[in-house]
This record gives sequence, structure tokens and C-alpha cells, in this order.
Amino acid sequence: MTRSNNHANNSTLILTHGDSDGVCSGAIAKSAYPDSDVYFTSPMGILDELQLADGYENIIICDIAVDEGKCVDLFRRLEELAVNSVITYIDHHPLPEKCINADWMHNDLTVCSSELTYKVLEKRLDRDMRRVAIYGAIGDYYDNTPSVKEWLRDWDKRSLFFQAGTLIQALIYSGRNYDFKRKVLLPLSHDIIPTEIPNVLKYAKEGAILEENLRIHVKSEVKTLENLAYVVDPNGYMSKSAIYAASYGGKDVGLSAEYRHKRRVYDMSLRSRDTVDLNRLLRRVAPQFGGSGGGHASAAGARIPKESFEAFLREFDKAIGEEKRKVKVDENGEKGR
Ligand SMILES: [Mn+2]
Repeated sequence: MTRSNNHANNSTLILTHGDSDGVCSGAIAKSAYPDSDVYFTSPMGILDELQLADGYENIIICDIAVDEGKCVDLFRRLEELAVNSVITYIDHHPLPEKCINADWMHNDLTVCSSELTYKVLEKRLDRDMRRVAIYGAIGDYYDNTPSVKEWLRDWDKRSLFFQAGTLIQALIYSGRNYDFKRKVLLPLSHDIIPTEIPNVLKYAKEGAILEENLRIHVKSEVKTLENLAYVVDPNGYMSKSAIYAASYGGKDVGLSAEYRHKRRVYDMSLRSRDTVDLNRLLRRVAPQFGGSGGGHASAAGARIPKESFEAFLREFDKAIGEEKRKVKVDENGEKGR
């Protein structure tokens, strides 16, 4: 993260994630608290950011997963800050078991962080900011929730999807260009349509070309196991490669893996198009191979040491098969009743 000024006169601090759901959550929070400083951070960086949080009346954190290894220190620091500040922690990632739900924690696994941010801060928001929440929902694949479906009826969804897709593609293309993200977040907090924000259309177009080349590459390079389709070193967006691996491999789960020479590990991104809960499976299987993994049910990530990569793929493939059989048995049981 980059912090240009040690906080000036603003009374609110907003810390959010740099992906599209995070940018939209941050924009909604900034719309509710215009006199705020906004910074982008991550589950690994959040504790460092909070070192500089003293003196703010309000501290709002959006879309930052609570890391298993850091949660005790993180909760201790937030309780310390809560003596003098109002803390609002808005997130939709699973909470580590050892961290109990504090009263400043708004955690809901069933909706995206943008939807949750809108709902938590609704009293201070213009109703039209729902549109920004929908952009964030689409960005995180959480646009099938009851509220988002209802909110969508207020808009021409063709135009809204054009704006959302353009915004999301541009933000993905911008990668770690946090300066650009900040320049998007501010107009978004005023509900300016993405196509009117400088460079958004240009970046979206560049991103679309990269994605198209990637799609064609994955189409020819995809490999399949029984339940899993995967691509290694696709040299492009990891999550999109996982999606195209699943579709061209004709499997319910797609995986893209990239070798990291320095650490001698494979970093991977996974997508499920089925009922398979990737978060649960990865948390169980990855540690068996000296790695780690988790995330959401339908979108997750993992890191596995180089020497166990092949064995991990085979075991994970088997685990998906078992999971699917279990789901089938449950469904049949239901019908039988
Ligand atoms: Mn999110």
C-alpha cells in the first residue's frame, strides 16, 4: 500500500481490498463518509495499516479476509482502537474459528462485500448507490442474491452490465496500480458511470485483448483428470485461466497453476461451476501436501510445494469426486422423504 500523507484532517479511515468488490465497497463507504482517507490493503497488510489508524473517529474496513495466523493480533489491535474510534468491519470471507464475532464485525458469507457495505451504511447513502453495489456483486460473482436481484429491477440491466463489465475488466487490467484504483474509487463514490472515468474504457479494452489471447491459449493447453481441468503456467490472469480450463476441459472445477521459481511452489487459482465447496476441500487437502489453500466456495486459491504438485492434483481430483457423490446421496435422500 502507498500512503501519501500521514493523515490530515479527515475523521474517517477506510481500508479496503484492491479487487472490484473492494473498490466498490470502498466507494460506497466513501459516499457515506466523504471526509475520509481511503487506502488499499490485504489480509496480510491490514495489521500494518492499523498502526497508523489512531486518531480517526471512524475506521471502516471492507472486504479484507481475516487471516488465520493473524486474527488474534488483529482482533487485539481492533479492540484497542475501539476504545476511541468506531470500528466497522465488513467482510464476507469465513472467519477463523478462534476469532469470535465482535460487535463491530459484520460478516455474511452469502453476499459480496459491496452489498453488505451498502446495507450496513444504508442510512447515510443515496439509494442510487445500489448500482455501485451491483457492480461489486458482479465482480465477485455474488449477483444472484435476493437483494441484488431485487435492486437490479430498478435499472436497465443491459446498460448496468456494460458498466460493470467495463469497470471490472479495467480494474483487473490495472493489477497493482493503486493510483489508478484510487482515481476510480473517488468518482465511483459520486456514482459517476465507469465509462466516464478516465482510462477505464482504454484499460478494459486492453484487458479484453489479453483475456482473448489467454482463452485461446488455454483452449489448446488444458489438461484433464476425472473431475478437474487444469492449465500450468498460462502466462496471464490466473482466475480467468481457471474458468476457461473448466469450460474447455469440460469439468466442474478448473485450476490454473503458476510456478514461482524463488519459493519453489505452485500458486494456483481455482473455480467451481458446481456445488463443490472449494474452500472446504482445499483447507483439508492442501495441508496434507505441505501447502495451504482456501477462499470462497466457488472461487479459491492454493499454494503447494513443487515436489508435491502432481500428487496434490491427483488427490484433489479424488476429493472432488467424493464430494460430488456425497452431494448426490444427500439430494436423493431429500427426494426420498
Ligand atoms: Mn469480495
